[in-house]
Amino acid sequence: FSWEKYNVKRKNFGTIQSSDIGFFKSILDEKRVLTDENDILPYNIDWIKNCRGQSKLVLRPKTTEEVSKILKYCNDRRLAVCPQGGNTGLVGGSVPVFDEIVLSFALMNKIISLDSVSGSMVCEAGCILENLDNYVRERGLIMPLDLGAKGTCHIGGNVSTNAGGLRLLRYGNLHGSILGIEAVKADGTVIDCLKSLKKDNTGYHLKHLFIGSEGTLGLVTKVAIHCPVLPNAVNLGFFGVKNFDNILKLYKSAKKNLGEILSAFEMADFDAINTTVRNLKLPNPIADYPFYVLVETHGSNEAHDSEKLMSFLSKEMETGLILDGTVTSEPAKMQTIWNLRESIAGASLKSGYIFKYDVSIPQKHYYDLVPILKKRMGGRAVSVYGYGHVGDGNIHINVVVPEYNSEVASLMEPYIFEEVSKVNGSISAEHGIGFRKPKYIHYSKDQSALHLMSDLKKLMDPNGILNPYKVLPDEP
Ligand code: FAD
Ligand code: 2HG
Ligand code: ZN
Repeated sequence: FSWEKYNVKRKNFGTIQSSDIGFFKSILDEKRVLTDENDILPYNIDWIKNCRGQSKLVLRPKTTEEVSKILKYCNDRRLAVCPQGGNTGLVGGSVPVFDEIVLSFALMNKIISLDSVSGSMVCEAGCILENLDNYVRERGLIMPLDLGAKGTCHIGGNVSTNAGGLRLLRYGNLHGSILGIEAVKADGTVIDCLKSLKKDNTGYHLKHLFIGSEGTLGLVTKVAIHCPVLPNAVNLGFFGVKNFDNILKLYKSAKKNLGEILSAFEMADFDAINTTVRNLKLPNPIADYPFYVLVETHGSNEAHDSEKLMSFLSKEMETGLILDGTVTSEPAKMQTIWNLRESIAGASLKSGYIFKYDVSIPQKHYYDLVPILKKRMGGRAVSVYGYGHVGDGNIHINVVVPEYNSEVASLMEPYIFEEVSKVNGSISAEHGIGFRKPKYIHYSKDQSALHLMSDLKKLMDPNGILNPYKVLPDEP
């Protein structure tokens, strides 16, 4: 179990009594209070099966009022709570560590309003990202974020992790797109910052406290989000590239030559694509190359955009930056390519245990760590590969081993974080700190900032009941 691996001690929280269950059944109907071990099991295990909690109770509220009553009660009784959205988080933040009560947002999934002129949508936290995207697409808009987990993750989980994803390059991060938030504090107080305005400088911008705080400062119950316009023209290129330096050159060229229509610039090395093709039996539309690049455009004129991308391809094939490639605007073909890219995250799940690293690195050093870690692992790893949002300077390094092994863990950590810190990178670019990384947070955050985080936590959640053992280090 994870808590053995990380040597964490249960904090002095209350333990659940039958009177507590009775109270929860009195405010939620019985079917929304889960106590059966089999029903609870999936809520205790994270997506990559790195972490497993011991919760005995899952609550499934339907309204903000119910969340508020649950938290007030838990706060009075000092019962710890682990908020859970789609449970696709990759840092162990979404599952309990010991016997925390899981508060699942799955039933808070109503869309409340959509203003098709401004593009602002208001919805409950448990809406699944892909459902929201389908809904707004029918009305000429898209969601400002997209990620491989879209069919499962919740918008509340996205906000709480400040999820990045595949088109951050174009549409920015959630601190820019989230217009308003309704959240519940640990003591049950409902904080209403649910404005739908583009501009609102009335005092402190409190919504930002909840964006990316991974459920440690409050529970997000509703969000107002800005949805960009559905592009008329979408084009996708998938290219083979000789070496990483050429990827950077290609990126500069893409920014210059595709300019305002560039919507994604992603990379993957041979082992990332090859593992995905082999393990998941997915087609690769081009031959084998040391590196792959995916370039997407979102624009308003199909003829103009496809001409632009095609001439980018032919020019860069002439210069040799692209060895071979394909460009398409056919939805089914684009889907095949995106599916290959989005499936990398889960491709090695059946090969063993995955150490996942999600780091920001200045682009000139972006890929340096992959060969270094490969060498460091020697024959211990099934594979070590790198891929990610190269346009945003965010690489994902996956180290796959047959099973968890503390010797391997100590070879990797803290080494990788020290290396990232040396080049002024971030030890977590987009997945968060969760349960896996609080003891490494200091590699990317100054003591002064960690003290302020700790002060904020004490102010917002004095009893520490919200997602304990996560994000904040034991002693800043
Ligand atoms: P969960 O995993 O359930 O929870 C995540 C964290 O938020 C936990 O700490 C949890 O306690 C807290 N939380 C959840 N809901 C609430 C709430 N309503 N209020 C307060 N706290 C809450 N991430 C990226 O950034 N970019 C990617 O490209 C990306 N791609 C992915 C691809 C795959 C295939 C997978 C499996 C994951 C990927 N992720 C990515 C990681 C993950 O999907 C995101 O972190 C996502 O935002 C988590 O949403 P969720 O609803 O599953 O949240
Ligand atoms: C992605 O970009 C996700 O595919 C997942 O952020 C990365 O699993 C990973 O390492
Ligand atoms: Zn990612």
